[in-house]
Amino acid sequence: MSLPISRLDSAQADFKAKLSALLAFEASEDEAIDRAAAQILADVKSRGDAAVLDASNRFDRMSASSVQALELSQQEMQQALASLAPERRAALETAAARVRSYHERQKQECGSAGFSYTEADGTVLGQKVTPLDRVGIYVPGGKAAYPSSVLMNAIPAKVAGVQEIIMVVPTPDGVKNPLVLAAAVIAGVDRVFTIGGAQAVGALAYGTATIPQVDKIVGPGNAYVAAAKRRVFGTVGIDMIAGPSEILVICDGTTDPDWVAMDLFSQAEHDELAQSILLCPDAAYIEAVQASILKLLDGMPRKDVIRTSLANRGALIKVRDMQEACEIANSIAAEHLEISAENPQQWADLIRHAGAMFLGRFSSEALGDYCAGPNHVLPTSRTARFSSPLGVYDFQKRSSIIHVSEQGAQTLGRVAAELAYGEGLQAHARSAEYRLK
Ligand code: HSO
Ligand code: ZN
Repeated sequence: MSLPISRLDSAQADFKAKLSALLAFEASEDEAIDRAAAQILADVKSRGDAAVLDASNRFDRMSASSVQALELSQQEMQQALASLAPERRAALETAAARVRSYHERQKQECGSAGFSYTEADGTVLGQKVTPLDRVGIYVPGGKAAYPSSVLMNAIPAKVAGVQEIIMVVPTPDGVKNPLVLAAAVIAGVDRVFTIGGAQAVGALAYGTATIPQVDKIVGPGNAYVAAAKRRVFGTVGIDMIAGPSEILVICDGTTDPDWVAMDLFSQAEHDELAQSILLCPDAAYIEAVQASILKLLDGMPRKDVIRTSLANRGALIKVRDMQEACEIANSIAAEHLEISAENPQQWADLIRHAGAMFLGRFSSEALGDYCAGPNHVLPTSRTARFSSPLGVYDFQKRSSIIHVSEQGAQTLGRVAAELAYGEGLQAHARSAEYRLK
């Protein structure tokens, strides 16, 4: 059998070029898809419910007579929850409780109280933090229908204090996923519409007679959904446009190689474009991980996806030492970084860019995907250099507070007027000068 994954060595002269070829990922912005999404959006904007209904009946083979009929009743939602096997339900509830408690901490730490301070002349300046009023959560219906993602998107919104959460989820041929619906109940979603695609994004962005307009749309979707989200940005807020999953493991060679192989598989099984990379200073250990990959691959139900993903975008990389591993990890800025090592904290201290860091050999990335507590919606495709995990702060916004005292207006008025004359803006200058004594 051919090598299922490429092998690199940081000592090779062309290592840098090889690494950047490996990391290169162009989010495909297909023109035909973009045009189709634009057309659907325009139709929803002008015809509202009628357009949503037509598109749902056509693309998802629904047979609804109205958009109202595409909304799930509270009773149906409760039934989905009641239909779960008790262990499933308990696991979902435990995961939700842990995600909630982590995000509550985030709310306290990252500020829900704002701030204010008083200057010597009595002028008060501050910042007020408020939640968004209404948020839409897109949940994919096809192969990537993840109940865990419902929790990860809805819970931080709820913790932030968002008043109303509207979920949209396509149900092709009318087939519903009870686990997704149960997760929505547990997370506190208010209304659920069984619609998807660009028509769902349009309905949330513009509002229709039946579907309320939201202030922000979050959640992953297919290429049409991504194109539609890009287009409605500005009318509403959007979260990031997520790329394929990534895992980067730094290992000092002391973890069971089967564990590391399975951790690499865990993201590779998401899709053919997912990326799984190992950085390790120990050549013999890399051989052992490769042997584990060969041994374990055939037993995996999703072996075809894993094999393609490892062959396309995976790598086992021999590095000089753990220090160098951390430098390379910073340049990769992976979505998930596992530091599977004896004393992980010393290496974590060297990491600046990663969506989420998993420290020590017991912190498998899969635990973070489901129930550790932190969010699993993370920056991909090297965007961890400048962006953060989805969090409570994505559902809050800030307003500045300016309360100038009479005395403060004397000083500020002169400064402002001077600058306003410099900009040729008379009304600005006079408005400031009116307040001068
Ligand atoms: N690893 C994915 C999230 C997920 N995993 C959902 C399993 N279910 C985000 O990169
Ligand atoms: Zn995952």
